[in-house]
Amino acid sequence: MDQFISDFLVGKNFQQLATNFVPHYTTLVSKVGGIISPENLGRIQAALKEANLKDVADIIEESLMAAENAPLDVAVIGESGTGKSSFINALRGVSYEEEGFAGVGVVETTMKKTPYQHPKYLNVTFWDLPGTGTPNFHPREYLEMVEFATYDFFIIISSSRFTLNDAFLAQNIKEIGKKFYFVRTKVDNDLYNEEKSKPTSFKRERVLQQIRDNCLANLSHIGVPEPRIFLVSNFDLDDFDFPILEETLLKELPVHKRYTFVLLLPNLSDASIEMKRAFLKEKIWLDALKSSALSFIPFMACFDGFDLPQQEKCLNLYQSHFGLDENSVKETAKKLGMSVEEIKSFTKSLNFWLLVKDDSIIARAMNCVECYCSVNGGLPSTLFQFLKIYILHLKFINTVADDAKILLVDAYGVTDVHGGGCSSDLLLV
Ligand SMILES: Nc1nc2c(ncn2[C@@H]2O[C@H](COP(=O)(O)OP(=O)(O)OP(=O)(O)O)[C@@H](O)[C@H]2O)c(=O)[nH]1
Ligand SMILES: [Mg+2]
Repeated sequence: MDQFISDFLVGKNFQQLATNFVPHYTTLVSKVGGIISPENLGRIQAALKEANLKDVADIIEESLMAAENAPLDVAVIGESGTGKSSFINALRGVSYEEEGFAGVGVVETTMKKTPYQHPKYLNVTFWDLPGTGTPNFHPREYLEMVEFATYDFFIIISSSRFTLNDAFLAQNIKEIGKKFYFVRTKVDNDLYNEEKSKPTSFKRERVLQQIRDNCLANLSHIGVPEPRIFLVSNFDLDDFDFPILEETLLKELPVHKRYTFVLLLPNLSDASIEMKRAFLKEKIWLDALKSSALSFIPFMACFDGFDLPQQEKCLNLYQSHFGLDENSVKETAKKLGMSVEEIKSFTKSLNFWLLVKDDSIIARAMNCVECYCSVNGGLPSTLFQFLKIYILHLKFINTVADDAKILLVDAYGVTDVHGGGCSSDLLLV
């Protein structure tokens, strides 16, 4: 059981809890940061100090609501044919001929700004903006035309050298107070061409460094200070700099938008699965802390009962976040040339009953309730149900995330499945 929640339920030493709160929270959150803003962390700490538990619960609730409902609008711009629409399709996990696929082609295809909603996370929209490569390009007019203020950040895409137009655009985006990131696409093509033309001297890392240096020199030359460039292939998002781009965006997004962004990351790398795991675990910890705070307030309804259909729905949601929902498993099975049954044989999260029947969940919940009773007297069955749900949800998240990593190895040959806080932290529950 989480130490802070245990201390909270049994202790009532709120001065001490106020002191421990931020250090404990910091150990829980992902390396890119958490869901609660520094300002709200300070407010929660102050409320704890005064044992104002209603405020503690309210601030957590406010932060969770903001995180879950935050809209995210991403503008993707660059010259025609650089791979903007392909990048958007790859981020949305939509493949050719699927409904909602952004038109891609060898001739100019995107002529006006077009919104593409994420198929799973409906509050996320990618904006495919028209090409910027015309000779009479005026960045300010262009930005006005595409209504720049409505986007959270811009991704400027190039498939060769970044141009003067890209630099003008970056400068203007900066002046209007928005963030931008440079993405250099089609590096798979460059590697292929270099290997074909220089088979004996070809070195992958050297070619990538040359592309990076060239983009950097080009952007610095045209006046972009310290440009950051991410090399990607839209056909192979788990390779090259895409994982670093994900991490950078997460770190730099406003706190309340991080949760929305982390959920939409494709489950293509160890790092993105771990970040999702951390955010989801943080969310249920915050929910548990909120419920614990409310449990001290008389007549406050704070615990839902243990309802099996509701728990199954919750597991299904986590499966969907990690690409283990029914449709995704069918697709993965097809990709691996296996049956769905075979996938079920080496994963654990697809069997709801097996997860729910785990006796150790009851034992751990009982253990905590006994500590509570020894201090507070009585045995509130609602508290027992609440602890059971909290422990079960942690188990759901850890099992689904571990399975996502197993499938990653099988589907993409990624080998580092044991890195970074895997199922072992289940033991800490
Ligand atoms: N090899 C390779 N080809 C890519 C990549 N990204 C896009 N392409 C190809 O490049 C061509 C242009 O891609 P689009 O996504 O249509 O480019 P766009 O920037 O949206 O083009 P416009 O809508 O005309 O401005 C298509 O044939 C894509 O398949 C990539 O990372 N690697
Ligand atoms: Mg396009």
